[in-house]
Amino acid sequence: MNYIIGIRLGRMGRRWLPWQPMARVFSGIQPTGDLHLGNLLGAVQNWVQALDGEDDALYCVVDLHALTIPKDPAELRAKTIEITQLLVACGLDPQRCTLFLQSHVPAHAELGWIMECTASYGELSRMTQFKDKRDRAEFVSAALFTYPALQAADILLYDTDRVPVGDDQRQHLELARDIAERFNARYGDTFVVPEHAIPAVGARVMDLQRPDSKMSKSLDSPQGTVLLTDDPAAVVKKFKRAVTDSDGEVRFDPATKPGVSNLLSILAAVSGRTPDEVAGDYSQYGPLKADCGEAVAELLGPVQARFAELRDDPAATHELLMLGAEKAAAVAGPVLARAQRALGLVPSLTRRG
Ligand code: AQP
Repeated sequence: MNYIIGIRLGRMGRRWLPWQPMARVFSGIQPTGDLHLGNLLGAVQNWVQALDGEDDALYCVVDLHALTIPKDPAELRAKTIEITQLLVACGLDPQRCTLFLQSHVPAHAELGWIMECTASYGELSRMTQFKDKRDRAEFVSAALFTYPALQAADILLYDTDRVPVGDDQRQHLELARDIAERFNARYGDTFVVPEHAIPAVGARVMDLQRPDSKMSKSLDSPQGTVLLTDDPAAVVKKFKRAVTDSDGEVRFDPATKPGVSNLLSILAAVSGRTPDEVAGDYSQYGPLKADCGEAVAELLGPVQARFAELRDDPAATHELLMLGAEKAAAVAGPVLARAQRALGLVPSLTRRG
């Protein structure tokens, strides 16, 4: 929700407005590995689309979240810059949105603690991503358990109306909403309760070799993961080798035909159709795989060209991140101060807001 003629309207108040006020959009991505097709179709493509409307969009590389699993510092630094450049290359024009690093805005960590005090142990224990990651991690940090509270802080800090994410974030988004509602009920109306925006197609892109697992930066599956930096030949080859099934019928049925359905969803998301419409065009797996590979390679071509330019000028990336952090902090500071006041924390003379 944004500010019109200096008055902040609650969600109920909005219903009576004769115009549709500008919405605040926020989302984030971890610098944990190489950006892949799932990130693009499930999230980043929708982030870019939000720039075409009147919305006020903030996008964050959530580097503090990446620390939940120990990382090589040099690699984290390089990946953070690379992901920022890839986001810009995908179309996140820093002139039309606020693009920044989570660690550059200390209010995230400050509100994160408050969110940990508001979320319950039971809620955090039920997070399926925690259970998955705990089972895969060599070292299970306390932060791996509590990071959904930090994620709630990331979102609530910007009076966010809408959070465009992939389907895997549905549970975390519900938690952020529950925490916001609990805080508001305990301490008075403080946070905007956000809605998720999960795309109808492409919300859960599956690994091409293991179509029962989502494509992921942290899953060690080089042939099943299509990277945004893969060259066209590699993309086509990965699709050609995608795991399907032996019954030979092209039909959209994720439960019994996960591999074929994944290909149909990908081609549908890239071509703006539905998976069932795409299925109608094919009677064999081979042509479907070939067309998928070519469509994705074509989609990635301009992204890779722009990325190559941005990579040559790292100073420009640092500059845009500095400006992004300044813009983000200007929004986050007053929201953090509002939450601190509501809690009864005594304002310091130097405190923001
Ligand atoms: N396979 C996917 N299909 C659709 N959307 C996806 N997203 C991630 N994977 C898919 C969406 O991308 C945004 C950034 O999420 P992330 O940084 O958590 O990406 P990741 O690839 O999931 O990274 P990790 O490090 O491998 O994380 P985990 O281990 O949590 O899966 C989000 O909007 C996400 O929904």
